[in-house]
Order: sequence, then structure tokens, then C-alpha cells
Amino acid sequence: MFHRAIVRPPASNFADGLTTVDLGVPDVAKALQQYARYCEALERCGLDLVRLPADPRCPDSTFVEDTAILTERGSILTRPGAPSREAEVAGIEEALRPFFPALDRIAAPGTVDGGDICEAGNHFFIGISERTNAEGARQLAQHLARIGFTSAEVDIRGIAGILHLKSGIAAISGRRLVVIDAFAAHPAFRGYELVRVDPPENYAANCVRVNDAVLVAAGYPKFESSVRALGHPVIALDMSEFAKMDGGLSCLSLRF
Ligand code: CIR
Repeated sequence: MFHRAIVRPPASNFADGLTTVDLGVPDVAKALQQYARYCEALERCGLDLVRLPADPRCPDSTFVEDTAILTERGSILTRPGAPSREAEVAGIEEALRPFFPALDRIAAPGTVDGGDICEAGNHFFIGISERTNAEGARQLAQHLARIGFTSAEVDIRGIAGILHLKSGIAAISGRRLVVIDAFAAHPAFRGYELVRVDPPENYAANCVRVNDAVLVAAGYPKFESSVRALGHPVIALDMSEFAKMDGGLSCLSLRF
């Protein structure tokens, strides 16, 4: 059960952030509207929001998820793999202190982006990507083991079209995983109930379970109805401007 989430709106220079996709330049005014709907959805799910100010020093800073791994037993500040994002961590650390007095952290040369980390019950999947390196994964697994979580690595390098592990998977319960085709036969996910995403709807794989509801990206009808058919209440949100910057629903908040 989540009670709170940290969020930060996109800054005026949001379009200067990193992206690997060719979907056009995001419209910041529209991104702010989509962000407002996203915040309303989190509140509808029962969360109190810790709203941080926009930070134009870091154009990707709205993607707060990448800066920390939060669990009910302890939390870890990451060291983002893109040098332009490293400075985001200090602001998040300050915001987390009142709630998590003892924070672990990933140290150099380790790098970890929160988007590569997927919690499913007491187990974590750790994506090895262009952002999360083997040393970061090793440190994170050690921190998690100390607080009683198991973990498994999933190498996503070479899988086309995804920046982070959670661009291609989501845990909508401890045993139920949403997966794109590239992950369907991966040994790390054996034994889980898999909800498959139709390839034209791959962006929809980045959905988020928030208490009873599942937040899904609007515009992916097949995926939305398969989640509804499983009995989950669904909130669909327009994510077009964040998608242009490689962002999805999970990236826009740190839930705890
Ligand atoms: C980046 O490239 O770092 C940002 N433009 C997007 C980060 C998305 N974060 C996430 O999926 N957790």
C-alpha cells in the first residue's frame, strides 16, 4: 500500500532533456496539463503528494523515479547512468530525508536508474542497460539483500526500443507481470503470470499499480481492456509529451 508520492513538474526547458525516440519536440504547456492529470490520478488512488518545484538545471528532473529505490524496509539513492542526470539526486535526497532517515546509496563507478528496477513482492528485477551497469546492479542487490529482498538481473542491452527495464515490464501484483514479447521467454520471469502486450502497443507496458488501481497510458485499447478483464480498476492517462522524451507513467513519481 502506498501513502505518498514525490513528484516534480517538467521545467520550461523539458525539451532539452535526453531522448532516443523520434516523436517530435514536446509541448511543455501540454506536458504540464498531462502532469496535472497524473497528479490528480495519484491523489484519487489515495496518495498524499510531496510536490517539488520544477528544476530547470536538470531538464529530465520530472522523471523522479530514476533517482531512488524506495521500499518499506529501507531506501537507496541511485547514481543515474546519464551524467546530465547525476545532479538530480541531491534534491531528491533532501525531499526523502524526513521520511527515510537512513538512506543507502549507489557509489561510483556503479550506476543505476530507477527505471531499471522493478519490484514484484519481495523480489526485485534489476535491468542491466545503457544506464544501469553491472557494478551498480551488484551494489543494489547487496543493499536489497541486507533488507531482506531477493533480486535477479535482466540484461536489456540489445533489446530494441526500450531505454529501461520498466519500458518493457511492469509488476501489477507480486505474481502478475506485464511483459513485451522480448521478455516473454526470459528465465527471470518463469513462474509468473504474464500479461502480454501486443507489439504495436509496447509503450503501454510501462503501467503502474497504485494501490487498487492500475495507471495505464491512454491510446492503447487492447492493453487497457486486458488489464480491465483481469479485474483491475484502470485509470488511463495521456502521456504523449512524456513519451517524446522516453518517459512513461512510472518515471513521473516515487511512490512509498
Ligand atoms: C532520460 O533519458 O533519462 C529521460 N529523458 C527519460 C527517463 C525515463 N525514466 C524512466 O523510464 N524511469
